[in-house]
Amino acid sequence: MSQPGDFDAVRKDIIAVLKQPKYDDGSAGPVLVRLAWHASGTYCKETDTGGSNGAGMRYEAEGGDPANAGLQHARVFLEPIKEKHSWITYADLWTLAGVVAIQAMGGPEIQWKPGRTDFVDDSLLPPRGRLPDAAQAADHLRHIFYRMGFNDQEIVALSGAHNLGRCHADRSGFEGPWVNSPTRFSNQYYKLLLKLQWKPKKWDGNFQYAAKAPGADDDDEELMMLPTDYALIQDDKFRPWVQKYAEDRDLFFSDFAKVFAKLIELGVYRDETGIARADKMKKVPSEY
Ligand code: DDH
Repeated sequence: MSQPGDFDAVRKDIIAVLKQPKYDDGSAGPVLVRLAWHASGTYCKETDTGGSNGAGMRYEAEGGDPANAGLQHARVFLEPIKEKHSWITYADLWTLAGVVAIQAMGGPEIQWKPGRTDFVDDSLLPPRGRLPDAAQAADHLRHIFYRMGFNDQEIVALSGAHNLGRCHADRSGFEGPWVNSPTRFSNQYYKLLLKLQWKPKKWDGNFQYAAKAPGADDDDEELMMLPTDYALIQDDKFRPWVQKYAEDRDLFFSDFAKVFAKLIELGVYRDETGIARADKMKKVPSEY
């Protein structure tokens, strides 16, 4: 137990759970980042609903969305921390874990503010289908991310999170990592998007792109790109940003820090005490 509000103690404990020798590439970091993103990425600007406030993924309606398959691993990693620091809300813990993991994996420091609440009733849960579908292309990316209030540059910057982690056939139907060092935050994703010869993967699974990393041996794992990743170099407005971020790591780090901070604030409005009150949350209109 720590003093309520001692977020440094929580940060330390998040860092301590990152190392997971038997899990994936040895780190819980990537899946924690994905948890923070999926908790936030349900936001809809027009109806002002969704977002990380409320921690709706604890409930089947949101947690059971096929888009969220596998994120129970992230929540299980964080459960002992919630038990130890019971004063922190899940909504704060999930978003904080994402920013702590990114920095611990060599990424930028990202501004994070507390105050999210856990209260949700059914009418506040976002409907399923608000998260992106990896099988689609640029128009879908715009449809989904414009709804959250992001622009083309921000879409490309956010997508750089795919420097981290991997796809799991039993979670999403896609398979493999985007880069060689999936637990080290970098701009490698953009470099590889531009540099490698991406070809449709020969397998029975979902359509995805595959390529051998430069200098890889035959038994080395292939790298992958989702159709939505590949769309970033096919689209005239996205591609220049891929090029900029491939060339300029510092620009990517600084733009990523800004856009991730914006992501985890979507739909979080605090009152004068700093608490994001559930009664400020809007009900999801029935036609949505
Ligand atoms: Fe992603 N992502 N993501 N992603 N994502 C997957 C894994 C990870 C899409 C689809 C997938 C973002 C954007 C998109 C991370 C972070 C972020 C997987 C594989 C799919 C599929 C899941 C699995 O099989 O376990 C699509 C589509 C988009 C898009 O349309 C742009 C964004 C914006 C972020 C972010 O964090 C800002 C991370 C990290 C992972 C690796 C998870 C893991 O377990 O490892």
